[in-house]
Amino acid sequence: MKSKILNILRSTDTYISGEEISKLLGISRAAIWKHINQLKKEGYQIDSLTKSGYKLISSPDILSFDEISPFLKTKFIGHDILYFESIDSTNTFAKSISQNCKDGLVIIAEEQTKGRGRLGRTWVSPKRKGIWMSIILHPNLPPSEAHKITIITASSIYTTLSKFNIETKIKWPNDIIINEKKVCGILTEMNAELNHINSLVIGIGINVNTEVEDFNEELRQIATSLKIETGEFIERKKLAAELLNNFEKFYIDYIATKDIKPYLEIVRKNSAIINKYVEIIKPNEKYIAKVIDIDDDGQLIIDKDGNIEKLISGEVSLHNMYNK
Ligand code: BTX
Repeated sequence: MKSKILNILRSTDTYISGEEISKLLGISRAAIWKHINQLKKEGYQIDSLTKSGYKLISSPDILSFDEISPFLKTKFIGHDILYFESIDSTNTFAKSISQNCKDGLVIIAEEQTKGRGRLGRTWVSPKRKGIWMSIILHPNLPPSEAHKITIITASSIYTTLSKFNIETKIKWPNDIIINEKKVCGILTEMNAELNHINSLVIGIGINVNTEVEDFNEELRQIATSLKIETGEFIERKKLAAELLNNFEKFYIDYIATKDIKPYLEIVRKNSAIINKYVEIIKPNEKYIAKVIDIDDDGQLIIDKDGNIEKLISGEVSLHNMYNK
């Protein structure tokens, strides 16, 4: 009902009386007043005049379905959004429901108290500063293809940020960086049988309006945000919607054609690491290698002292990176 009232308020530039809303929705004026108060609590600025009624003055920068959906052009992704003011981790929650939910369900939170990176690392997710979301998918793919969805995700994030005039680089396999600092991370997790993915959770964390002070000393060295880099506040709802639009386009196309090349091309062209020396971090060893390319399967081709190796996933550190 709250959403319906919001839509009515959005449909006009002038005041609309409680009586008119009440007729349109078939509920009492007292009920409308209650919902209007709830909207005000959520940050909507609504002017009320005794004789004229209600007028929407401004909407808050929140990532609820009501705020994102006007910008969505997707066929199924984000048609349902579970929105949390605060959550431990959108990926943890998404994983817990991923088997029994609709394809394309999106979980979004304003804040994560236990945001997760890869390998049990922490992802700092301060309130209303970023986009912390998880997309749940049920692709008809073998588990061996899951890493390609990370490639699609990275290229859709790159494409989306370009549309906002923000130039980024893609650090295979799951980071988006600006000026060698991480602005976005992707955490792909799956539930799978031997030959079949049951569900895939694509976690995306983008530092949008995060300030330097939101990062501790250590993170300041390696993390940045769109606001820090551009000096501008960015409306997260527009960015989130545009990202879902681009991601879905790429995803549907890939599932239909199984052709990853167009997305690999984006990752290659805008790679932060091709032709550079990086540190490869494996569970039991670390070494410096030169990144040669990303092959047509999405694997990283590296040259370790003249020996060519391929990595399907793994850690590539930029911080010991140097050009030769
Ligand atoms: P990662 O393991 O590549 O990166 C984690 C590392 O990045 C941390 O150890 C820390 O050094 C650094 N880091 C922590 N927070 C930030 C930040 N806000 N910005 C930049 N660097 C940071 C990358 O993992 C994958 C991150 C996915 C996050 C999303 S948010 C929505 C979803 N839910 C969830 O719990 N995780 C995903």
